[in-house]
Amino acid sequence: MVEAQGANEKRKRDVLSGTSSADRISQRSDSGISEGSVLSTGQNQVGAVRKLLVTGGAGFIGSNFVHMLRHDRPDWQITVIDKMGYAGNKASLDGVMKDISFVEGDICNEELIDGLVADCDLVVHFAAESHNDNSLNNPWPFVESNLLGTYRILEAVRKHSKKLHHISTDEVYGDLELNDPAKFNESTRYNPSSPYSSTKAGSDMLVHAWVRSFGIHATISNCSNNYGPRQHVEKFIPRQITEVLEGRKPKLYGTGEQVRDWIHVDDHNSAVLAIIENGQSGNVYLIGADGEKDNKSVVELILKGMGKEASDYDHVNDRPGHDMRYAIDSTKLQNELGWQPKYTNFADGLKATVEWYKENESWWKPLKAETEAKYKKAGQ
Ligand code: NAD
Ligand code: TDX
Repeated sequence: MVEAQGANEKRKRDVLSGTSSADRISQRSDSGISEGSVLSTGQNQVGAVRKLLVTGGAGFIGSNFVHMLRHDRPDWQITVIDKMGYAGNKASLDGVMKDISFVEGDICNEELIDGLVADCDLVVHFAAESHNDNSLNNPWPFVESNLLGTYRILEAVRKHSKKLHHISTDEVYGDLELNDPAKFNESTRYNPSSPYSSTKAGSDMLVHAWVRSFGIHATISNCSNNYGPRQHVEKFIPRQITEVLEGRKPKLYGTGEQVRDWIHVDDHNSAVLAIIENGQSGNVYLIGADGEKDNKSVVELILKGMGKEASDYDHVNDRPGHDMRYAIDSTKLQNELGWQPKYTNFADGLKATVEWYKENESWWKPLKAETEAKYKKAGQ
């Protein structure tokens, strides 16, 4: 189903009927992958780009990206495509919907994607199935959206000679030992663990192949765990905050010793903006803000910040194949693009996030009961 909303109505009608102008000259490049971090040599991603297609823009990170762009780049034209599955939420685009074009549709729909890509300069590709626990229950939607969906985007980008920024995750690198000083960097070997991370790894590989084989302009970023406003209550931090708000205890998987490298969603998105404006086509950038914390400490911090006893949580069934630790070395991003995170104090960022969930009960309440019912079945 396609829904037209907001600005740029004519543009959208043209796109959907396939009558918009499209550059059909494919770009070729002889360059290939010479190092782990470099897909090919090329020029900056954006140049004169001002028309963005944001896939998955009604999800957590994509919607925050759209809010950031409306504020920081108000002259850019934005079209969002989102299939509005369980993770898509139009309320996440409240306040910006009138300034963008919104298309409800699936990135696996070849015809729809062809028209939308033809009418933009750059695709910022957030759309994916994103939750590890769901991928363990039913991997198929992950194969479909993350692999087939990315294939459709790549083919349209190739056909119309458009640019692509592909959003990926640090989970493609597998996990690290708890007390290992090592961190992931752009040369780390791929070693994904779950159906989620393996389909994300596969989507990255497709992008690499399309750059080398067809010379498309693309960048990839692999970011660590995000937190902040508008994150679905299935994810760790919002789940625990909303459990406390509903008068229940947080739920820690297994021992809670696992470590995640937390970054505020606005810092992830400012890095994405830096990459699409100043990154070199063909490059991979790792995004992280040195935010390593074990899960138990995060739960304790949430509890204390919400006026509860730090020990007032439950241990529940562990996640099968649970990755132990992620950690990002973002030196390349910082040195080459001058990017710096703004949320350097995790406790402050977490406090602001707790406040957002307190103030936006109407956003998360409709999602909560169904999410908890799923967890209950799994003993989590
Ligand atoms: P999310 O689940 O909140 O949002 C994903 C959005 O994509 C949803 O709105 C969903 O409806 C949409 N979508 C899924 N399949 C689609 C399809 N076939 N067609 C159209 N829309 C579709 O996830 P998120 O946390 O915002 O993650 C966004 C991206 O960032 C993903 O690619 C994810 O792998 C990546 N990432 C996430 C994190 C994190 O901590 N959340 C960290 C690193 C990378
Ligand atoms: O209730 C919970 N209790 C718990 O202890 C939940 C939901 C999770 N956990 C643990 C599992 C993980 O060790 O907390 C940690 C974080 O869990 P998630 O929020 O599910 O994130 P993770 O599996 O680390 O993946 C996230 O970061 C990388 C995103 O969901 C991915 O999309 C992203 O690629």
